[in-house]
Amino acid sequence: MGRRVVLGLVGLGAIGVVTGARVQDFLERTLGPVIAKDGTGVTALLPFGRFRIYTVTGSLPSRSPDEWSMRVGGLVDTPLRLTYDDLRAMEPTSLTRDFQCVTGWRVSDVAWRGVRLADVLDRAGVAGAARAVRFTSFDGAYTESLTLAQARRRDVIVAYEMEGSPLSRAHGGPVRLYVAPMYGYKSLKWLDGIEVTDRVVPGYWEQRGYDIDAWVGRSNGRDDEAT
Ligand SMILES: Nc1nc2c(c(=O)[nH]1)N[C@H]1C(S)=C(S)[C@@H](COP(=O)(O)O)O[C@H]1N2
Ligand SMILES: [Mo]
Repeated sequence: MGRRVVLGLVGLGAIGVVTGARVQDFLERTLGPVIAKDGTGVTALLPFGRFRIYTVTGSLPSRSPDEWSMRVGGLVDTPLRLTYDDLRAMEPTSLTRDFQCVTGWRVSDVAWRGVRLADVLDRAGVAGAARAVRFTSFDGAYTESLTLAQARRRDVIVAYEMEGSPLSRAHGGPVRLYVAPMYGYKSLKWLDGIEVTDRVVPGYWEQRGYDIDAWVGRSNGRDDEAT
């Protein structure tokens, strides 16, 4: 990490103590220029409350709820474009679960709210040949996938709230995927596309060696670990 970046992080930490509740807004306005890249140059991460903030592009894309919409297409009966209001008008669902990154950090008891991915799929109508779902991000780089059976689980949601507030830009707002039973990399941030496919298309990190089925405690060489 370069010296300027380290100083930037220390500075942000100090401001966080001073401004309390405003720190989230502040961080999100200033995060872009101080983001730290790791040795590979692809992952950027910052400590952020109990979380780390990850973005493979080195920046935090920004889209307001008014600007945001999501395409639901591929092997569906009716391709859709859902707005933020469309999503908010659907039946909400809440769940509180631990959030765990495959690299080892875990945040316990995170409260999420959104709509079930299954409900979004049902709204478009999944065609007979469908076997999987592919997700895209408006960061222009990150992708993810689930089998259709995984996508239909009740603990897989299209999330717009975290910890009782609208999902922040840093955490992938206005809308991200949250796949509760799997490691964090399945939970694609800055969601803008859902494509129903006839097979699983490996996502960003899966193309780089991580397991496609990313069950917490039972994948990525962690099968013997207690969770
Ligand atoms: N678009 C996008 N989504 C992403 C990532 C990313 O880099 N870009 N990182 C993933 C990884 S590895 C983790 S652990 C979580 C981290 O979520 P957070 O940044 O909200 O803490 O987001 C996942 N979703
Ligand atoms: Mo992760």
